[in-house]
Amino acid sequence: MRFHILTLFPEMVMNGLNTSIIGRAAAQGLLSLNAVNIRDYTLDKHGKVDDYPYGGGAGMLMQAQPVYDAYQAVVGKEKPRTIYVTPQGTPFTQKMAEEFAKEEELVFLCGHYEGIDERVLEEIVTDYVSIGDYVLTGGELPAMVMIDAISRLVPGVLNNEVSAETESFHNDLLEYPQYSRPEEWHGKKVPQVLLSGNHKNINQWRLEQSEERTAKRRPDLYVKYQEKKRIIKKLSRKKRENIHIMELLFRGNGEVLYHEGDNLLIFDRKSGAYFITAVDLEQGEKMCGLIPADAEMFVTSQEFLVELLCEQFRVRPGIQCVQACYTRKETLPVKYKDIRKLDESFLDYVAEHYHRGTREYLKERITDGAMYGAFDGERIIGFIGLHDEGSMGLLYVQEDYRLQGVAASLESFLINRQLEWGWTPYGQISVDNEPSKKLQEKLGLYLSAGNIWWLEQIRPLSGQG
Ligand code: 9D3
Repeated sequence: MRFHILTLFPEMVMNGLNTSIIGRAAAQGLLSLNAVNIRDYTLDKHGKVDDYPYGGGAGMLMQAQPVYDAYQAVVGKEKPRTIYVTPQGTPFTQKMAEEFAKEEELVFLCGHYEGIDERVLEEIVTDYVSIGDYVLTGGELPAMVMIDAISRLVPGVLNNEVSAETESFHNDLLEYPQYSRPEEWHGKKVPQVLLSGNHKNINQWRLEQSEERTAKRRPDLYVKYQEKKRIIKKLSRKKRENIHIMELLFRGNGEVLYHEGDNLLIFDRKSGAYFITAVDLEQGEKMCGLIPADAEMFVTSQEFLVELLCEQFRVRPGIQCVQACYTRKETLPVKYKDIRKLDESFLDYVAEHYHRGTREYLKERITDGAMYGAFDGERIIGFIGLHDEGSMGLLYVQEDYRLQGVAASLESFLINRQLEWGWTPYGQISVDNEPSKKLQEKLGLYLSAGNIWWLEQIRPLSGQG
């Protein structure tokens, strides 16, 4: 990730960021930080960069020319996203940090004085972002805050495990209180349950503490949490049919766009898919009105919605599946032992043998830490993974290693890992894939009676995937 920061105080930004974790990442070449002094680009012979606002008013404005020339000096032909940090911006969130982290290059523009001439903003700024409703003296600290939040999402900057592993439905909750040695300090004892060694009780206590704390300190988050909890509970009456939506919410990934009785519309940012359930056609149509016209993917378990969605959006039915979910708590035996997480050096192998996804998608699954391979010595012989919306899939075993239980071992391994994370493993199997259905039942997964449909974007040219 390359950051350019346009500012009147470049040393403030560099001093703040060149230490600690971000500084180390920059030294390692994972990030580059380029703070540019806007004053270096003024054409005024006295180095002036500000002037009075037309129409009057307090204070001075930064002029268009030096800002524009500083910007032109850092950008090439490709125009990077350019973020103006301003009290008049959209409040910065973790979601925005995740969005920005996907870019290769970002420009931050830090204002001073009362602001910047609107005309240059119109020409260069793509995003207006604030860090909250309080007044600071300039945009440097906000830019540093955002760069810090974005940088830690760049692979390698932290010692990241799978992002999915840390995310869960409990992410809508604040963290529980923690204690370290000594057992007693200032007459305060560590809560007894934490010393008990009973992990079920410990988890229960921590959850209660998180809920209490969130209700008190963040009522806004608590309302969301309770709504998701209610939805999951209701869906659990038909678990085999609804497991994909239940797990989406449980793992902290779905955003509830609409929920009214049994009508439910959820958007999953990661896969870009809309999950839609409606009691009748009329309610379905109503929910379609809440979905942007350029939506590219839908999932539904109601056949009558398939037709409706195809009419209203540029999508066509992709595959029709049954769901298989593993509702037991016991881990499965893994016969074929040499299974490891894959890194990017295996992308060629995976892309060569899995044809139902683009290379780009497969690369994303690997960098997400969601792909595992079976090995014979140093040679990879098959793989499995989690799709971006959370289902198991991406399964392949090399021909010369088939019928030896490798696929069963890969799936069992992946099931066991998910059980560790507190998830309910599930998969979606094409209705006509009898061998896979057999495997699921052999491993103890339950198949849904009903089907689900994936609707995919109609592409002008059908490329791979
Ligand atoms: C009199 C109008 N003021 C707006 C409230 C002018 C003004 C005050 C402070 C203009 C700029 C600033 C400096 N702040 C930032 O540049 C800034 C900021 C902030 O003050 N709070 C939260 N987020 C941000 S992002 C940039």
